[in-house]
Amino acid sequence: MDVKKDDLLRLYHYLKLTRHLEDRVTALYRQGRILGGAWTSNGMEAISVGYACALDKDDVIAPYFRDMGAFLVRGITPKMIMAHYLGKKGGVTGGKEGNVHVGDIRLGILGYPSHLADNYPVAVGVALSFKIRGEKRVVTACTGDGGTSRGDFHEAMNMASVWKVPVVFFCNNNQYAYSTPLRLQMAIKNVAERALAYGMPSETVDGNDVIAVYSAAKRAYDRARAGKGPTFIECKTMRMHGHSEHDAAKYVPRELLEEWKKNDPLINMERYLTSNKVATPEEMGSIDKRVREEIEEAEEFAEKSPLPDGKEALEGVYATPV
Ligand SMILES: Cc1ncc(C[n+]2csc(CCOP(=O)(O)OP(=O)(O)O)c2C)c(N)n1
Ligand SMILES: [Mg+2]
Repeated sequence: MDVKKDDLLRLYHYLKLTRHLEDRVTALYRQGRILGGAWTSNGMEAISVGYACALDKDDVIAPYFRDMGAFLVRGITPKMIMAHYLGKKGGVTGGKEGNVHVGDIRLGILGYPSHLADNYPVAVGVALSFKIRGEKRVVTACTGDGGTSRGDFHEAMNMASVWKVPVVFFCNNNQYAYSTPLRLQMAIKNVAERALAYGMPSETVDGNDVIAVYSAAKRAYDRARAGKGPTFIECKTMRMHGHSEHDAAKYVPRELLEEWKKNDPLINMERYLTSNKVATPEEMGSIDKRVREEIEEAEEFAEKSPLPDGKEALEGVYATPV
């Protein structure tokens, strides 16, 4: 697929922003500054950046907790993310939640329910509503390889295919579900084979190639908007950090990580931009500078943001009926 320069630079910008923001979160976690947990997408950023950048503004996403790139692309700011991790009032949930199980319906982000793959059936419901209303909008849902072993995943895949609703399912196949390697939880080689059982088209792409993810997403969104139903996209990648920053992941062979390091999504993109003469070193340098400034400002904002009042714990928990 021919991707325009502006779109390539946008992909690069969000890859960098996601990587550097989460790296800063990791550092703060190690200093004991983060109130909840810190689940990063290190090494997997191309997936959520790619699928989110390929969407239109009116589309809706049902992400999972490793989709920081998608949160940022859809408009949750680094300031809000940083304040969230520090448990501050200026954070995404005003300091109520500490696991990035967040959403914002105004930005088309459905809140993540924590139970693995439970976002899949919710996405199907939203897609069904778009179909009934005749709207040309698309919904995405993303889960990990482990999430695809849950019942909700299969029920959602089946109904989406039967109803031919405009949903596109993504799977971050990062080889591990916490400490369980893929071979101990499924007897197939590619997670995408699961889609066959539901008569759903699928693709397996290099999840560390942001252009490949973006292009596959675009193709699937076009199909969905044309009324041709759902697609399942498996993005092969590797979880380069532990399950969470508290986990040293000693159960992952070091050689495997060394191998995947050579396929880093950010370096892959820098190589592409340079070798195809898409961006000059100055252009790339100015993106880097902008990202670093944005993260510094975010941290400053989060530090200054107050802690919430205790009474706020009960506010905004349920929607107020109109
Ligand atoms: C139904 C359910 N079981 C267990 C958990 C606890 N849990 C959270 S993340 C996780 C591992 C998820 O692995 P995977 O789906 O491969 O995603 P990854 O963390 O690798 O991105 C587990 C077991 C949960 N949130 N929901
Ligand atoms: Mg996994």
